[in-house]
Amino acid sequence: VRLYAYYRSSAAYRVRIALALKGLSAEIRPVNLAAGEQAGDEFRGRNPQGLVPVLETDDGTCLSQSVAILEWLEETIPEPALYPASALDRARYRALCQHIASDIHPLNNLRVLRYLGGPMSQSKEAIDTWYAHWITLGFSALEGEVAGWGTGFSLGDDPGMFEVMLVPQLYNARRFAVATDAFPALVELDARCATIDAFRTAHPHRQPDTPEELREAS
Ligand SMILES: N[C@@H](CCC(=O)N[C@@H](CS)C(=O)NCC(=O)O)C(=O)O
Repeated sequence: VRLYAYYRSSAAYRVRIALALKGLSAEIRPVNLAAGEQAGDEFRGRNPQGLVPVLETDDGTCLSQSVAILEWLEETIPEPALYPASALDRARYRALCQHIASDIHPLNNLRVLRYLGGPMSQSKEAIDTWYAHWITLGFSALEGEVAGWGTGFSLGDDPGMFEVMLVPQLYNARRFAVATDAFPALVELDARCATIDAFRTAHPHRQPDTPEELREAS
């Protein structure tokens, strides 16, 4: 499979982590979002929405929307499972994932920030306040739940889709200098994930298109 991605796109970062947890290696095809490559005809042929990630299967089928891609991975490669076993547990677990995928991330996407700074004439300071607000609100709702997991992961001994969503969102928060001191359980869970190979190899600073000044050794 091929993954159309940008090194610091958090939606693409999710898919890289899940691919690695499932033991699948993908050829990474960088799409430079800063240079606007997502808006070009070539990329829009793969995803008319003009957003990464796109996962292209070996028969050339293009899948978009990170959560749809993650669900497809889970259905086609069931082991290791990235959701809990029972339907009720899965529903509760998906709700936690949706905190991030539906209620935090879309408000802080590049095109939203650009719209605030462009047509809405907002200052950088106002945009940074917007960014921090939605992350802080979302993380506050998750902190208590995650604190209840102690020193484990969302699936007990193993990470699952929740960590697939959380780790990229925390990377984003740090990139925009959002204070995370009020969320020790989230920060510690992120640190535990950082010791796992799948999370290490998926990190934005270890990608083919990572700028030299950010690059970390694999
Ligand atoms: N809901 C989509 C969001 C995808 C998305 O927002 N991708 C961002 C990068 S994280 C993007 O391509 N942004 C390009 C732009 O805003 O122009 C998903 O989960 O795949």
